[in-house]
Amino acid sequence: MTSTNAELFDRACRTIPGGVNSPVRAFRSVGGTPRFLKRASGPHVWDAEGTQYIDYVGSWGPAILGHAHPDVIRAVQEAAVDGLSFGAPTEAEIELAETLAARLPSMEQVRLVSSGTEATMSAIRLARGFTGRPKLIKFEGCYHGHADSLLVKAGSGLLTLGNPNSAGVPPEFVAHTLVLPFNDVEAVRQAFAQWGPEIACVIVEPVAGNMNLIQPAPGFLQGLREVCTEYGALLIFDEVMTGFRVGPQGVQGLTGIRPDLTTLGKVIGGGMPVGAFGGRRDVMAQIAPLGPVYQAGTLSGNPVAMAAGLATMALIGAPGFYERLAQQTNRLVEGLRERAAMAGVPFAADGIGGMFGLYFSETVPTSFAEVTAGDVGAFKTFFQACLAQGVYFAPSAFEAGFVSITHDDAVIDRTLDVAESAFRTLAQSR
Ligand code: HOZ
Repeated sequence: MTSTNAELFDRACRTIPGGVNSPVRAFRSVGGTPRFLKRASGPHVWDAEGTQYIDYVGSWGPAILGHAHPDVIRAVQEAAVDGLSFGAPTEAEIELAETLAARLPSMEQVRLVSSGTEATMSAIRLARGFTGRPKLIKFEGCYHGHADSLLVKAGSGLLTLGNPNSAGVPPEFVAHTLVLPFNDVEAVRQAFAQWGPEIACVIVEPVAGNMNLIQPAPGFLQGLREVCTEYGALLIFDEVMTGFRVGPQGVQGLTGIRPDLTTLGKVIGGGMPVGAFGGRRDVMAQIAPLGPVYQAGTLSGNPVAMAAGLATMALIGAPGFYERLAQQTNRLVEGLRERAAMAGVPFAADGIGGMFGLYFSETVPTSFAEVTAGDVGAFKTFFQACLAQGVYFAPSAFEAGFVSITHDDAVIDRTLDVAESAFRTLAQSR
């Protein structure tokens, strides 16, 4: 007999804290029962009760080709037959490293890992080891995984819980982390003026995707590049979300700004657990076994994950892929703006490549302070109304949304019909 979502949630809560393995999935900030997903195909997911949804979470980014693309599934099946994990080098990992290096010119060398958290944690250790300096700058609302030194007013799941810090992180562990406002290059200059010789790196989501979607203001990323170069600090672009999502070369390709190190995840694994960090050859030469900065992982370069990543990278390299993806994102974003305006709901939306943001505010926010000033209650009402009609947006007002290449006109138009009714419900509830 089929279990309902509610039954599964009750059962999960007995053995899994909060019933989930990642906090935002618990629906705490939107209320209601989390959907337990059973299968997915293209732009759709199905829950345990057999209900179909148009999915705008896309596994939080990786599902750029839509779910379960046949070529990716085939690659995984073929690789699995030959063994699941060796803990030894393989040719496939060289191929993925070469593909990443060829597509991102800033990545002269690459180390593959198993998650975005691992990638950013390792990149920061490397930056500290290379420069011999202790401090790092991060930005309010940017999320770089859950390593201790980064859990300082971090976004994403933490924001969702309404708790800006994490218990269990001793203050000494974050004593070298400076948290500055996103899009405020002047604050960065001031920090460098005060602590310049101690700052190892600046890490930034060049388009923030973990406090909803927030784009960099003109000159912000360039300003970071200049100040890092001036003080000999490393600039790290955390492109775990944006890499191969906003365009064929991530934000660095769109802006022409070359970071010293880049972190990747999500799309490069095509749905399997993969991360990567890489950049300047002289910096990467400090990683063990070449240098003194330790980093390792049993599942790094895992053959099944490499197969999924390589198949995905091949497909997204097709001519016109990103133009089509951006076109579909725009159709959604513009359509949502129109429908909200028709219902008289204060609303803004933004999109870049295959990512978008929905904001229950008059204007598109440019910082953590602005995004958290939005109307979370309105988001909840909208979210629930959409979910009830088969459209699954991220269950938090502080997450970006993701469009895949399989979100065709019919899927987007169906979404807009649902959104129109959700905006009306919202307007009536006021
Ligand atoms: N907070 C993560 C995305 N920004 C959620 C990951 C997950 O729950 O899978």
